[in-house]
Amino acid sequence: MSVAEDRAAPARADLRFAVIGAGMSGILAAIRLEEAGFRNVEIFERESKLGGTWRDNTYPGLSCDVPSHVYRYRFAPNPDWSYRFSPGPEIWEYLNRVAHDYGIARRVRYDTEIARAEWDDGVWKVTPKGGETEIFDIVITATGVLRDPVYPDIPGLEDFEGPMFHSARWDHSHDWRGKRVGLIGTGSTAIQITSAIAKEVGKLSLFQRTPQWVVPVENPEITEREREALRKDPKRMDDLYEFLADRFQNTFARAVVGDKEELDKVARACEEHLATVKDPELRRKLTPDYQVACKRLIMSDTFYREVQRDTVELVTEKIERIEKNGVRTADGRLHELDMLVCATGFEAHKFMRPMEVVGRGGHTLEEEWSEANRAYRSVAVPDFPNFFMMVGPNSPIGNFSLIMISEMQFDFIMQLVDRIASGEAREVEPTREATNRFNKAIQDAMVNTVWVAGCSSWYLDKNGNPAMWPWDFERFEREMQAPDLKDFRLVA
Ligand code: NA7
Repeated sequence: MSVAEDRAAPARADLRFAVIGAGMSGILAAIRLEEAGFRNVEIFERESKLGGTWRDNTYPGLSCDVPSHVYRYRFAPNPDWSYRFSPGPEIWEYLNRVAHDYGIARRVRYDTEIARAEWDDGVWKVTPKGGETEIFDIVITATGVLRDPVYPDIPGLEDFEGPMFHSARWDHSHDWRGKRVGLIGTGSTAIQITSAIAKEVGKLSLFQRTPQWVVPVENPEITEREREALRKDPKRMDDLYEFLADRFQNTFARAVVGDKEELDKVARACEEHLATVKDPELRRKLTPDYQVACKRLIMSDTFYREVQRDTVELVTEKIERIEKNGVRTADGRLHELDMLVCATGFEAHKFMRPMEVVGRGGHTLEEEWSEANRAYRSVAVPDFPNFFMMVGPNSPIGNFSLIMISEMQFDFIMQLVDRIASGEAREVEPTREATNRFNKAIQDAMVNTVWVAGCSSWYLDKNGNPAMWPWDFERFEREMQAPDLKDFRLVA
């Protein structure tokens, strides 16, 4: 199998790479590096299985809110997707299969969490937790965005006597069917869980702090006949990929960064969808008071139907505390529960941390990012030579295909790696001036985006700035085409 055009082996094929993380983007980086002829690529993974988010999340109803035929590696089309938005386990199997097919899976160093990476004397010294330091020339972090679960800061969480877990740590040893289930949160995750379990629970108490806009998106099955047609004529898959990417880029991707007409269309679709909720009181409770798409837009044409079932209660009273038998709300009521699920999101701004990264002159990434996570075009940081990030700060992560984004970022990184591999430079890093300029432009452009319309969401960092790409997708494609070497410091 081949992912790249034929290329001559790099002059320095012996360069040593540490790829940190074996999720979607780490698998990609490892495959592409090996294809490019590099022989010394170590892949570190803190868990015992690969797959990142698609390994961690196994909750009922899990699917990706990006169509499957565009949520795949460009070099590995998959004719077998079962739905337009295929279930999570299928995505994990896809990643796993690709990693096996390309010989990556067996080479991953599992259960190896990198605690520290230090730039010292022209090399990276990389130290796993409780392990020996190893030397690398180049570090690529592929540590994901939504990785570490956040549990709600509600008094008494530990007092609950039934099963209690985060949505990303679903405990399948407890059957929820016929039980009284409490579900905290109404993000994409909780909406999918509600749609999947409402019919078969004894009772679902859905604790909503903030209502969400929900755009109705159908999720039809891809029939065996359609799959067979894709198998027979793989070009159709490429056409489908282009079609889906194009449609998204010209509609939603524009809506969130200032195209008012497109945003109005999305808003109308959401409002009409909300109007299908029959009970006026329930409809009122489900009505957001902020701009559509300010929070990550929820895609579902089943949630409103399911939340109207007799088995579901939408609880909007503030949660006061959690007790051994259930959740006590501010009106004094105890919502008795058999199990409690926290679909309360992730630490979206940690990137590779708590891993300690020490750059030139002992300067740490923690210091560099003490005010805000800033990078040059999401992939590199000044004073951290030969250090590259997949899906770093300000990557376009809102309802896009993150696989497509990772591939573009990797192509960009690879062009910088080539400078080192060809012997032209030993060290590559962005200049501080270029990085500041880029971040200033981001800040200036952010005022036109929907994410600053006055809602709280995981897109916002601790300063309230969206950690997002504030321009359209074409600009991202353009900026990822080729590095402008004037923005880099190359040391021969
Ligand atoms: P999100 O989108 O971060 O949603 C978390 C939800 O949990 C959201 O509704 C929060 O309400 C709610 N929450 C968080 N803390 C509390 C407390 N303390 N009390 C009550 N409710 C709380 O996470 P998801 O897992 O749903 O989705 C993450 C991404 O995964 C998603 O966007 C896709 O990219 C895939 P809030 O709105 O903050 O009031």
